[in-house]
Order: sequence, then C-alpha cells, then structure tokens
Amino acid sequence: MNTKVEDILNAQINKEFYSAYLYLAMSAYFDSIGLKGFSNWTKVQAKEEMDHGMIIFDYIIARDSKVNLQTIEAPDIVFDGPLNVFEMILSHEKEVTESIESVANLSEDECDKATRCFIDWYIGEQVEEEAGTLEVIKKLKMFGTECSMLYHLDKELTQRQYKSHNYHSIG
Ligand code: OFO
Repeated sequence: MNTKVEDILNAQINKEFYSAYLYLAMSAYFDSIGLKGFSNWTKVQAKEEMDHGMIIFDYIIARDSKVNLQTIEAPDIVFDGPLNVFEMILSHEKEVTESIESVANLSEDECDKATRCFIDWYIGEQVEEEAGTLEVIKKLKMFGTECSMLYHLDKELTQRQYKSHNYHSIG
C-alpha cells in the first residue's frame, strides 16, 4: 500500500488504542462510584477497541507494509455521572466515525480497493457503537436521577459480554 494509506492506518491504530484507554478510565470511574454494570459495559468496550486496533495492525502486516506504533495519550478527563460519560462517549465515537470515513475516502482517492473494502467493517461497527450509546443515553434521560431506575439500568449493563474479533473473523 502507499505511504499515505499506511500512515492513516497507523494513526487509526493509535486512535483505537486511545479509545481503549478512554473506556478503561471510564470503567475505573464507574467502579469508584459503585456502578458495576456501567463499569462492565465500558470495560467490554475497551476490549473491543483493542481488537479494533489489532485488526488494523494485522491488516498492515498482511499487506506487507510497516506498522508504526505511536505514543498513546493519557485520558486526562474529569467524569461527572453516567449521563455526562455517555454523552462524552457519543461525541468521541462521532469523531472516530469521521476518522474511519477519512480512511475510506483516502483509500478511494488512492485507488486502494483492498483498504476501501477492509474499512467497510469499521463503518458498520461505528453505526452499532453510536446506536448502542444512544440507547443508554435515552434511558438515562428518560429516568433522570431516579435511583431505582439507575439501579436497574446498572444491572442491565452487567449483561454486556465481550465478543472477540480478529483480522480473520471480520473477513
Ligand atoms: Fe473502535 O470504535 Fe469506538 O472508538
């Protein structure tokens, strides 16, 4: 693949691992305020983000190109309750969606059909992530600070289970 495509994919690996860090920070925060279900949901998401990074890592290698790992920024953020965190997640994922679309656009411009096809999986994944986040935001907005509903929602979020993905399983 050409260096422009290689560079944008390496940058995307970094963004996926940053996302994992961000979700881990959120998971620790939820744990610290006793919301085990919210902590579980964000921890599962952190694992999925690591998979996203590793799938691009393996794809770059499969294309006989160079993996160039960069420093992962520390998430230095103050969290302020479940709704604040989930709104933060939605805005973060919208940025990631734009970033994935940039990969799709660049691979099209550079006539790299393999990368254009590869990145489709991520486009679908972003739709799912934004939808899943919105679902939680809607519930949080509907129930507000109602403690018993927050308790039930927290219980519901304990049910999210990690499903691993890798380079071979997405093809
Ligand atoms: Fe990798 O999808 Fe979220 O950030």
